Amino acid sequence: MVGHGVIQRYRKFLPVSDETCIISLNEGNTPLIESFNLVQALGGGFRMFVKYEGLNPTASFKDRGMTLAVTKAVEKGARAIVCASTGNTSASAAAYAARAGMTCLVLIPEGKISYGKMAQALIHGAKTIEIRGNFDDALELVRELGLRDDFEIVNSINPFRIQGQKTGAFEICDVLGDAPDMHFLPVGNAGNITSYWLGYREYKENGHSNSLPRMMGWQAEGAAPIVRGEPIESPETIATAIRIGNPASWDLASRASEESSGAIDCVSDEEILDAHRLLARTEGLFVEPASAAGIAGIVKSKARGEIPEGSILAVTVTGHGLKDPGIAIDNANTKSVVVESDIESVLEAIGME
Ligand code: AN7
Repeated sequence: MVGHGVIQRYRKFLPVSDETCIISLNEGNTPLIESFNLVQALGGGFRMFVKYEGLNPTASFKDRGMTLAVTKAVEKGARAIVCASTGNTSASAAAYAARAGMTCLVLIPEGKISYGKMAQALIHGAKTIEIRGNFDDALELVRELGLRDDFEIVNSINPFRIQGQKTGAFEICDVLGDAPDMHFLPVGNAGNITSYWLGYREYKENGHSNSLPRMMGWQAEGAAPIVRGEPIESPETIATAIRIGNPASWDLASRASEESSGAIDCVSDEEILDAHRLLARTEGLFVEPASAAGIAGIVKSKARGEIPEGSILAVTVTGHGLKDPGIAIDNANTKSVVVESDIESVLEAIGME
């Protein structure tokens, strides 16, 4: 077996054949980490497992879907891929396109993607266009470009993206031996909640698990179209990755929440930042702000008494904290101190003699 990416590991669940040339960066197989400290900080009574997707090759969950989308684009003979992005999709598309020797075009909202994600698109050589508009405007343009023969769209409106991302659910079941009782995750364009629900159902239908989780999706308060029941024209949140006002997979996400007796709800930027710091401080896990929305959702659900005693929770933290170091420095609530280079000064600065 060459490589260890998600297509190799779960190929019987994915639309590939023996002839398919797989484009992979060995994505997937990310750690599932039990969070004892955070559970204790919240008063206990349940178990919680964090799926740390920041450890994928481009540091977000997008790689699971991108390996399949780019593999299928190559199989079809496409020479260029295109996507709209709040940053992580473009980072992933740029890397997999480089791996495949393809051209990549990314459309991002001007000034609204984090520094790390911009760095990734540029260093991998993607043609990077900032548009004077938001993600939703960019996705409209991409839909139009996709009508031409030159471009293969690799946003999650490409069904192969959803297919690849369902492997996150498989991995969780493989480690836990069954599905969790509840699965928490952030919701932006709503592809991932759709993917996980698909993955959990397929695994159960094939006898690899016995139960299904309640799907608990979390939007940011200022970008919560599904919660409000209508598109948001000018979505705003500090979690730029989920700054989306009209999710492409809206209906499928609603169905996932309804069919699983779950919910799609929202958390404020303040709750997101608190969760961002809490996870880093209690567990040593550094995620980007959007990823902390799912953690904030757990904090909120626990406070409302909505986590039944003894439940097993999984939460997908979708992207690495180093994508957005500026926010981490602002949100750390602590600063470094500059002192003279002698031992007395160092001890004095930390309040020791
Ligand atoms: C860290 O990169 O939409 O609900 O263009 O980057 O599947 O959209 C990113 C979304 C959560 C939301 N966490 O997932 C993009 C983009 C992080 C993200 C989401 C995104 P979906």
